[in-house]
This record gives sequence, C-alpha cells and structure tokens, in this order.
Amino acid sequence: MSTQLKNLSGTTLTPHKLFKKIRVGIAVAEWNHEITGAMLRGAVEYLMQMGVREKHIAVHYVPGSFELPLGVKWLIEKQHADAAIALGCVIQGETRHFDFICDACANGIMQVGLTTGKPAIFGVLTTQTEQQAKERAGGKHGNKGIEAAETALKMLLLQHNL
Ligand code: DLZ
Repeated sequence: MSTQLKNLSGTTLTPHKLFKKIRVGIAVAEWNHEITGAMLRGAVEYLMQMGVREKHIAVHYVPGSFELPLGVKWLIEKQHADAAIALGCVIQGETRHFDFICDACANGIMQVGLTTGKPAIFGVLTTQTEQQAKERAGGKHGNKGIEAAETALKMLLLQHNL
C-alpha cells in the first residue's frame, strides 16, 4: 500500500519556521493496523517534509478508536504536545458498534480540543468496507493521515497568527 507523498490529498501548506519548534503527538489505533499504519507513515512523512523535527513527533498506540480521545489527551497533557492527531479506522460491521465507536471518538476528540485549547485532530476513517478504507490510506483517494497532519499544522499556524 503506497503512502508516498503523491499529492492526492490536496495539501496546500508550505514549510514555515514555526514548524521547527512545535511538538506533535500522534495516537494510533491498533484496530485495522494495516490501514492505521499507512496513515501514520503518511502523517509522519508529511510533518517532516513541512519541517517538523523527527524528535518532536511522539507516536503512541491505543487499542481501538474508542480509546483515541484519552490517547490524544495524554499526549497533550503528559507529553506536552502542541497538537495531537488521532489516527483510527472504523469499518462498518453487522452491529451498532460502528455508530457508538464513531460517535464517542468524534465527540471525545472534539472535547479534548475544547478543554485543552490545543488542536486535537480527527484523523479517523469511518467506512463501510476495508477497500474504501485502503483507498483513503495511501490509495486513490489520498491519505487521511496526511490530511490530519496538515490540519494540525494549519491550526497551529492559526493559533500563532491570532
Ligand atoms: C470493538 C471494535 C470493533 C467492533 N470495531 C472496531 C473498528 O472497526 N475500529 C476500531 O478502531 N476499533 C474497533 N473496536 C474496538 C473499540 O474501538 C475499543 O477498542 C473497544 O470497544 C474497547 O473499548
């Protein structure tokens, strides 16, 4: 599965001197690890291409997407991340698990952003099939990990410029 920086994700940002100083935390769900791993590679490659130092990128794993909100909260509070990215992939099954996990994850990540005042980014694929997820993790529809990383940097730039 390709995660190369083909610009299928439509990124528009260019490197900025701010990015050399910032710390970025990435929480990655272990569920659907082939997909979340491809998203992670895309996110890290992109951050480094924009000038974020490798030693300033902290990657930690959580069991599933339901645990991502607490993961990003800890990255901000315990690892002093300036922004935290949640990477997960929830694939529709036969039960309502999908809805509960997606809702809790999206709401939880938003709460982390609002309560900490630091960008907490929802880089979570919610798809009906594994194929749809693969197409969005370095496939024909880009890489959600790259898009999440770009969103984090854009929010940090906004915060810096306000
Ligand atoms: C239980 C579960 C299911 C059915 N599906 C997924 C999924 O598609 N993607 C994902 O990231 N996690 C899934 N999980 C695990 C939950 O996110 C969570 O880890 C468990 O319910 C334990 O809290």
